[in-house]
Amino acid sequence: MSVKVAIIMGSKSDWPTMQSASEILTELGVSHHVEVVSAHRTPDKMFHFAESAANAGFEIIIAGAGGAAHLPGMIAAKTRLPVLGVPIQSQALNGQDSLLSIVQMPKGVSVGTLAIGTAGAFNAGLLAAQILANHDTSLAAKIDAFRQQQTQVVLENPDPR
Ligand code: RP5
Repeated sequence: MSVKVAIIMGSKSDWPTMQSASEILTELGVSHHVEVVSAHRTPDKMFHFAESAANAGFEIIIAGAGGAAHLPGMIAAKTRLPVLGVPIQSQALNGQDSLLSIVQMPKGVSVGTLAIGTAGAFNAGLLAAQILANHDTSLAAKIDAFRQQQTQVVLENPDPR
């Protein structure tokens, strides 16, 4: 079966954040590709990746970037595949720069922007799985079970002390 999800990121330094996307996909049994693709340091590679992504069999691209975070938007400009952008929590501006760079796409080129940092990366993986689950009943059941278990943990621990 082809790998349908690609997780790309602007730098190796983004991996501690982006591995949260990989972890939930692994937990749900969704195989995925992981690769560093930098908009600024490897622009030709970025364009090649985006242009060949659909033919490679990918259905969803998760793209994490920090600072002047152009990667998700530029990937989205070169492919019709859905792109989920994850703003990395940068040191200088705490990820506000990443968030604003990714979220403010001009009309006509869409990037689905998640929260800053590991929560956003995790949710990007979860959202990718949810999209695939529309046509995968086995994956849908796993996601339902994940959500049920999450609910149970909260219900069984109502005392916050
Ligand atoms: C961005 O620049 C990357 O996504 C990363 O978040 C940021 C800093 O990269 P490094 O200098 O740590 O490689 O392109």
